[in-house]
Amino acid sequence: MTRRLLVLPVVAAAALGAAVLPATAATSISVKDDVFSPKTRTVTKNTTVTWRWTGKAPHNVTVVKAPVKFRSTTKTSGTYKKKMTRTVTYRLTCTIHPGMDMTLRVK
Ligand SMILES: [Cu+2]
Repeated sequence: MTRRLLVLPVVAAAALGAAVLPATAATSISVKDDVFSPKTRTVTKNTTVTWRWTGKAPHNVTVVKAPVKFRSTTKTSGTYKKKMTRTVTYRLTCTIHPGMDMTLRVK
């Protein structure tokens, strides 16, 4: 009984690991004062995008035009992560700073 309990999770983890591999793509975008860097980024579907706050002023990441809308909280540090599960082009902005925009293409 003990042996079975030990073996099954190992087999499950191995199978899961192989299936999950293509979904581990990740990319990072800086949230500066007052610009996203880079301003344009193209990623493949299922990439996890991390916005990383590096400035001193408060900012947020808000979708302004796309079939799927999401937004981060307004903050001065930390990160916001979102897995891109749809093939779509997002126009993003910081609602506090007009002109602080970026385009994220998911293909
Ligand atoms: Cu801002």
